Amino acid sequence: MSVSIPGMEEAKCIMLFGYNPSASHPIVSRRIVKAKEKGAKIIVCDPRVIETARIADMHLQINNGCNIAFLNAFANSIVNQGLHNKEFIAEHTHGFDEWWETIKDYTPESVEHITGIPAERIHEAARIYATAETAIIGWGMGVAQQKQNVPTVHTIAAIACITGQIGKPNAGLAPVRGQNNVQGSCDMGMLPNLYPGYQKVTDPAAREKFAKAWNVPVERLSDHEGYKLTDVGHLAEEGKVRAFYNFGEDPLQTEPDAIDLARQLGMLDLFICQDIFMTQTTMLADVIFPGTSWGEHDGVFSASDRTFQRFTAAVPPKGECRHDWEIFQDLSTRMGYPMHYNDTEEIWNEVRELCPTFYGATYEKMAGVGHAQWPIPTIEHPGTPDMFLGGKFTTPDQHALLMAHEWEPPTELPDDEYPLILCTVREVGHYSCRSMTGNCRALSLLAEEPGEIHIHPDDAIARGIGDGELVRAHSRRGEAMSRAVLDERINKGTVYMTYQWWIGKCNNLTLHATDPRSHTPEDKFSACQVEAIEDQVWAERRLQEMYDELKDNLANTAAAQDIEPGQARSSRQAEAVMA
Ligand SMILES: Nc1nc2c(c(=O)[nH]1)N[C@H]1C(S)=C(S)[C@@H](COP(=O)(O)OP(=O)(O)OC[C@H]3O[C@@H](n4cnc5c(=O)[nH]c(N)nc54)[C@H](O)[C@@H]3O)O[C@H]1N2
Ligand SMILES: Nc1nc2c(c(=O)[nH]1)N[C@H]1C(S)=C(S)[C@@H](COP(=O)(O)OP(=O)(O)OC[C@H]3O[C@@H](n4cnc5c(=O)[nH]c(N)nc54)[C@H](O)[C@@H]3O)O[C@H]1N2
Ligand SMILES: [Mo]
Repeated sequence: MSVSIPGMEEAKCIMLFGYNPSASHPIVSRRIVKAKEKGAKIIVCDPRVIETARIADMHLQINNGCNIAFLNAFANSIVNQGLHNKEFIAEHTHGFDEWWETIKDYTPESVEHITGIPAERIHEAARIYATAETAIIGWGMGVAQQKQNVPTVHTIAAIACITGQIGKPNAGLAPVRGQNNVQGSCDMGMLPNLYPGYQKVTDPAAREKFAKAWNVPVERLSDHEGYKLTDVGHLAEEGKVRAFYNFGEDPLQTEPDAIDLARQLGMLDLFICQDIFMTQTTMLADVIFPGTSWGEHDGVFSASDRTFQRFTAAVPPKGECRHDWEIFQDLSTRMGYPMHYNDTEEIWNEVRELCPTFYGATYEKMAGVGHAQWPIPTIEHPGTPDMFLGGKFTTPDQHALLMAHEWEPPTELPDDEYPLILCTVREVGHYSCRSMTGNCRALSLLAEEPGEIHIHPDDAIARGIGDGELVRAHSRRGEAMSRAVLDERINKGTVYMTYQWWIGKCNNLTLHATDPRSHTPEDKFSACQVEAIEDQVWAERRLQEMYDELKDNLANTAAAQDIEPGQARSSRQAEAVMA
């Protein structure tokens, strides 16, 4: 994010583009409500009537998969209405003429059939955004989980630049992160192309610096970018990846085309999982390392807006569970590279020494409810709520480069056989793979298996489906049972599932298509069909049986881990159990 989350309250206009904060980030949502109370204009661009749409000045209920067409039309309207900031463009950007070459053809009228939004509404939204004193565009998975995700981010950034809605306080870009520490994973270099602190593995100077700090010959640190998570399945199948160490991730629940992925992971020679709960993925593992949870360990989280926050253990670990960093340390030591950290502060100080942008974020500064927001290069530095102030960007000559892209349709369009669009999203009561919230009794009273499939009443009636009935959803890749909710707040022709449910697993249906740059899957768009189930009594019973069986399998696999050292155990047994 270029802005800070508290700063969102002060913005005069907030445009949400494919982001549903009231379900995903209720605290951010609260800030948006406060901004509204202080007079901010709210624009929501989402194919659903999300909660924020109800308080919005404008809700543009766009068609699924139209992002670049819509944004190009929005940009086109800004320029054709003369609302662009010519001074900012001249002083702080490059490439306007080339950018306009693409954008000039996207009049709102010409793409109305793609966006589903009357041109006049786009002109009005463009006026509100461009003329606001300060404006923020917030986006989430409605952008990231699309075929054209990286191009869409370029387009949004260009819109902020041509209007000068960046480079001043409380105006800019708010791409939100998922979990409490996704930003931290990136900050710490848990990406295949980066060391901690956004230093590239292909940069010889960075490689030299890390080799020296870690006291290894520089050749020991690879100068190649590694593989991405979404490539592991097919690489295992091709024999290019033989061992997979899976840390805090449940890909069999959360990656697309999960049935095929299970088959591919079965081809690994060695599969290690490190998690705090048993999951469908840990059931396949050769070795499971039980880690401690957030309530049992110390550390630092980075929030979406680059704010480091320290947290401390509340209760001691149970049983065999150990801290993640201790597991890594012992493993490294046994593999011949001894590590001797005594606590997380020692690790953190090493990070600070090696990452100039984080150097000022000391444990002392983050004591209690203290925090530190990077860039924070020195101990005296106050931290940086707003980046790029004065229009100074992190390019060699500090200018922003404007980039434009042509719209392309999603990969798998609906047809006669699979006439519905499947869009997969979140719900407020459950979390990602549901290993955590699914183990909480209070939350399971709020919502239970197999989860819900939201369907427009017209589409439900056409299929003889009643509200609350169990249905069969299927695609070219697989199927799942779910419970129909007739919902007028969604577009006709699209159904929505949340990816939390194990029996109602939408990732049995989703398409494994990824953007070539980020390798993020297109979770927001695949073709599917939904059918009524005639015998509802049978379906309810079958649902309960399948769920009980899965829970028993999880418990039994965990129990089977208690084996004598040296005793062989086949993970492929678990695979058989799962099938
Ligand atoms: N309660 C709860 N909170 C969570 C999570 C959870 O599982 N449960 N998960 C966390 C994680 S990992 C993340 S990444 C965040 C994500 O948080 P969000 O970004 O809010 O995630 P989604 O609900 O998947 O998608 C956002 C919106 O994109 C819209 N959308 C779908 N297709 C399109 C399209 O073509 N164009 C546009 N413009 N919009 C579209 C959907 O209707 C949806 O409202 O939430 C986090 N918070
Ligand atoms: N169809 C569809 N699929 C999606 C999405 C979608 O919108 N639609 N969203 C995608 C997104 S944005 C995301 S981020 C992913 C999330 O997918 P995952 O990362 O697979 O799911 P999480 O539930 O966030 O956490 C994964 C595991 O981490 C474990 N864990 C929690 N804390 C700790 C810890 O301290 N140590 C260790 N070792 N383990 C821990 C949890 O028990 C859990 O099993 O799902 C993706 N999948
Ligand atoms: Mo996420």
